[in-house]
Amino acid sequence: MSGRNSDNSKNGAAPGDTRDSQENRLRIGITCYPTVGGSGVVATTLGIELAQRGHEVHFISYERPFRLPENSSRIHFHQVCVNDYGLFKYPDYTLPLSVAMASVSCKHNLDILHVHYAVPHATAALLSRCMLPQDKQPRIVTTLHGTDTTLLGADPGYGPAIHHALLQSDAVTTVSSWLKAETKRVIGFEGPMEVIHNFYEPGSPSRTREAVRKDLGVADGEVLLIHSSNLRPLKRIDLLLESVSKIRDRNSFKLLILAGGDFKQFSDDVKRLGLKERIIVRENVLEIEEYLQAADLALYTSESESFCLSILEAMFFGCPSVATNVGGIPEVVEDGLTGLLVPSGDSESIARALNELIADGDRRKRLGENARVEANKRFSSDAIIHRYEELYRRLIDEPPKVSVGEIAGEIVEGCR
Ligand code: GMT
Repeated sequence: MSGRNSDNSKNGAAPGDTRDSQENRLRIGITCYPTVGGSGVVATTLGIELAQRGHEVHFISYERPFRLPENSSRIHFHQVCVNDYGLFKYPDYTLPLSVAMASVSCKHNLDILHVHYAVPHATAALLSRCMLPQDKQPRIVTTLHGTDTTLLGADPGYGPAIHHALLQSDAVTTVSSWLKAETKRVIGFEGPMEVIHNFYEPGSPSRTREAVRKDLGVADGEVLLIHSSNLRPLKRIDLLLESVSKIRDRNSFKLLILAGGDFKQFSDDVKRLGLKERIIVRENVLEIEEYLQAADLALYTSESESFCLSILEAMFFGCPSVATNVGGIPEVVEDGLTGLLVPSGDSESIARALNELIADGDRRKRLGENARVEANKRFSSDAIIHRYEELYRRLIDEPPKVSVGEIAGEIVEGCR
């Protein structure tokens, strides 16, 4: 292994490890939101893929990420305990997270601390570094995912703290070129940022496409549209429902919504638009592959999106999409090749695109096949993970961007 922390006695060799694999192994801490959401999914899959490539991965978060396997010898989970003190009106997570990061870094000799979503993870990472002696400080990589720039970056209560955290990180990555440009524009951050697109590694569905469609009540000849999201306002579910209500032939489709939030808030819209018989909702689904393989066309009407991982997940199952031409979506969907891009906020155009692809099954399948090929070529784990590995190794070989020196170091228990 390259870099400062070359004490192999602590690296918990897994069965089958050779001296070579131990020497190449990096020790990587990952912090992300553990709940359903694109940034957590990307961070979790990254950790799993890194472990499969022989690295030792330590997740640090308030809960075990929902897709993290229990039984991998190279993946470890460290829970951050948050106490609710009566004095605090708002419970604090940043400080206990920073202490946990420092303690895991120290105990496991982390080379890299990779935080996903800047708030509060990047700030906690900087703080943890300040608590450690120089030779125990991991390099900090911050990956921006979307609203940490577009929403929080524009908030005067957060923007300067995010800017500071980016300046002090050893490396900053963004999940699209669009997000990189937005980070410059919104936060004013002028430092280097590497664009590393999101990726996906599809699991195998445990039921057949036919079985899932039957279970959902999709009739032969009906086109199954799919939408999967947390239903937050920027996903524009109101626009999605309105567009679907304008599909010419009401009996030609069903719309499956995989809801990472409460869909009841849209019940009135569904009734008003006469869509009750057309919509199937499944909440908090973990086995999304089952449904992705059963779908014919994905639909995304967001008003802002740095990447839209859900589109990519569908692409891997040969499912093309109709999506709004916003943010990083055009980096994922090539208009006319892997889907159709439509102007933001325009239900007429969205319905027109849906009508076209519902009516023309051959074209839909062609776009779907292209989507599958492009997804595998550009956004598979093999296409992306090595970019992170190269970045980590480069950082370890370079001097740290910021060094706090020996001002602390005795603070974290057992660190000396
Ligand atoms: O930024 C958010 O709102 C949350 C974040 C998440 O955790 O789901 O979503 C962002 O990160 C995803 C993974 O990189 C991207 O696919 C989403 O496009 C992005 N969301 C937005 O930009 C709104």
